[in-house]
Amino acid sequence: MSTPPAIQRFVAAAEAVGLSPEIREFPQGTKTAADAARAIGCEVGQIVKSLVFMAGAEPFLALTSGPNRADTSKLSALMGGVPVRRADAEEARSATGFSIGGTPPFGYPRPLRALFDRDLLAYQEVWAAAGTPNAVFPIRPDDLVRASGAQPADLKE
Ligand code: 5CA
Repeated sequence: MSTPPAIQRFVAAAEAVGLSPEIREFPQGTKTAADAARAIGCEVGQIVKSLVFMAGAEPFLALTSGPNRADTSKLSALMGGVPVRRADAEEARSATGFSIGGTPPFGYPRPLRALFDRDLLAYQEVWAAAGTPNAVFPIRPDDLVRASGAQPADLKE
């Protein structure tokens, strides 16, 4: 099977920042953090959810550890006090160029400001979506912070 265009786009973006991600595709699907952890055989905490929020009119990213929920009050404080809400599916797709369930943590048409759940720093290796709902890749958390330009923060509920 040939590589889906969304994965090719993500790989090109990763290579542009000096990474060569080892993409793993799982036919059983990695759409949610629980699905991904089950397929990979890792802890749910090692799964990076790439969640899109809106701070006023500005889309931004909360890279959140699998079992955690991003706290909108903490996100708002981190974004300078602007009201924060979850992006809807269309806003998320338009900001990132990828669909929900496959959104990678970086590699967008325009870079987004990103916050990084500190809980992810506890692991040697974490896994994030690679462009589609059945593709993931492993990365060291500090490499992910660098590639996404994210700010590590306490953002969980
Ligand atoms: N591939 C997996 C693991 S890396 C993944 O992408 N997980 S995720 O958490 O980053 O993406 C799914 C998330 O999208 C869910 O947590 C869910 O909260 C969110 N989501 C699902 N449907 C919608 C929707 N209609 N609008 C906004 N967000 C949604």
